[in-house]
Amino acid sequence: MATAKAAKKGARRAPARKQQAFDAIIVGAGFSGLYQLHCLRDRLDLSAVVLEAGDGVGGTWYWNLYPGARCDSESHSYCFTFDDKLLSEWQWSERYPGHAEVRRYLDHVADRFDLKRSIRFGTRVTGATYDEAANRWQVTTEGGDKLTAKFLITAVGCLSTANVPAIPGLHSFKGRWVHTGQWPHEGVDFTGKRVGQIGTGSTGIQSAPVIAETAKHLTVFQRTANYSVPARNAPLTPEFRHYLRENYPELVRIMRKTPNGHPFVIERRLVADVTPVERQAIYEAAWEKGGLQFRATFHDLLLDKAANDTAAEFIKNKIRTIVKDKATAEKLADIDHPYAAKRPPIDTDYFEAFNRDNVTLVDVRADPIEAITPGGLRTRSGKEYPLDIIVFATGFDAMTGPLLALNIRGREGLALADAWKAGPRNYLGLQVAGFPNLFTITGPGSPSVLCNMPVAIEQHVEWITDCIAEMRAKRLQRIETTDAAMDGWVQEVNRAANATLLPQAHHSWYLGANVPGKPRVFMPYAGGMARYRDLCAGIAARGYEGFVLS
Ligand code: N01
Repeated sequence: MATAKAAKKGARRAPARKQQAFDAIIVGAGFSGLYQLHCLRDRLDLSAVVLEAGDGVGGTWYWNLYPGARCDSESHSYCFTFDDKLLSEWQWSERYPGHAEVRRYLDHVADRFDLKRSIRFGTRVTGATYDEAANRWQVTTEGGDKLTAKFLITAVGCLSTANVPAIPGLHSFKGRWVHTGQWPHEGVDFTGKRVGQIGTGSTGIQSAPVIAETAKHLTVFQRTANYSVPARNAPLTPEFRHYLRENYPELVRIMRKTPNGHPFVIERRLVADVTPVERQAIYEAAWEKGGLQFRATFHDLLLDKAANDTAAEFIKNKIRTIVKDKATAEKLADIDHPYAAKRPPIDTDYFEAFNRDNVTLVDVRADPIEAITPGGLRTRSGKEYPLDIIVFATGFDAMTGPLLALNIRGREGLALADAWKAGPRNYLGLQVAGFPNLFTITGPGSPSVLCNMPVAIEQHVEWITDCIAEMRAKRLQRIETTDAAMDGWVQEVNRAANATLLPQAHHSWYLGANVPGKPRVFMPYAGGMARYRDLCAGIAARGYEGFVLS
């Protein structure tokens, strides 16, 4: 009896050893990681684990809790489509899902497929090294865990490494500062505070109107003026829900067939096909409808500068109409790039917010931010802005940042950071030569951020799953792309980008231009999701052309 008791006590003291060797390690528990886990564990019956830095599922949505955070894909398309039951049982409440609802959805998915038992939360990956002799990846974590797996699959998203600009004096600031991409889960109380927001991208455009509702004063520091179209968010009506139930198969078909993965079709007509009066009516209708569909009004908006100018001018005029103060309106409408060449935001009362007495716009292109001071912020002209809270809506080290943060080393210790010194080089956005059995879901060079993300993610995850299944069926141990395949793909990525106006936004994060010192390379694949899907399918059908399997 005594011995049994002691044994029990001892068992309690020594924690059960966690499994450390797997067929696959997946990094990240957002959309990609959850689905990849389900595919490998439940469809292929592999041993798989997800390592997730956050304490819950959600990926980018676990961290981006800033005021107003909401998706710009419509809710009925911002979800998984692989399971009909899941699709029909989940009910979204609004046209666009807010951050909390996306987390609830992903939590539901994780519970429904019993995924959480295979996820290690609060586990940040600090390194991943390929052991050539063993043909296994060795993964280390911040907590000191060492795990190994044959396959390493990154599901870290494209926009998860917060970019806090190195403005001198930040450490001296006596108030509080926060980055929107690392928002505190307990929230931030702006009541009675003087708030400064740096950044007017999709995030800043969403957060400013909401912060202004409670702040004593909000100063928005704008470096590059931005287009935005009203989102027109609203609760989903019973009629729309009925429409969805009746039409989901068709909507899913459209999402998989359109270049951007959204449930609407891009018009075939060109701007020049209609008269100026007709064009104005088309833009007006799209403005009233709201959302990213504005971009789909004409086929050539992203292909022809003259066509684009008509949309740009329409939006600039809207800004001038909405914003009452003429000088502020001109600063907001002084946009230097083609419409949608940077990711086009959609908003709820962004421009309207500048009509409030407690909101001011400061043009920091004309008068750049020089320093953060103990009491606020100073611009080059010497003007001081006293602040209690600074909100950095300054974006992300996009696409490559989350991958490089994992400190990945391939054959002969080659660091991914060195392999990508001059910018990301890979094949299909999925694999890098010298890094066998590593798959990067929505990596640079894939459509990812130019597509409705869940659509891009499902395609990548299913392609990777099929590839691993085929390797297993043929008893193959290793898959690795080649330098030649990467060269060809980099050419294709550049060709696709250069066929559009996208590279004309010189300061865009698509080009890495928002992070000082980052190589200027157009990162996402602009050839369209449908074309990309066909390319990937063809490559697999031809025996994984461009990969060496052994
Ligand atoms: O980041 P951004 P974001 N001094 O890089 C400014 C997705 N997203 O978080 O343009 C002054 O676009 C910078 O100025 P400039 C979506 O894909 C989606 O807003 O570099 N300003 C810019 O104004 C999106 O594109 C949703 O001159 C500085 C801003 O900060 C992506 O995330 C919502 C500065 C950064 O804009 C990133 O959006 C939110 C400095 N030193 C985000 N440094 C939806 O689905 C940077 N800036 C709706």
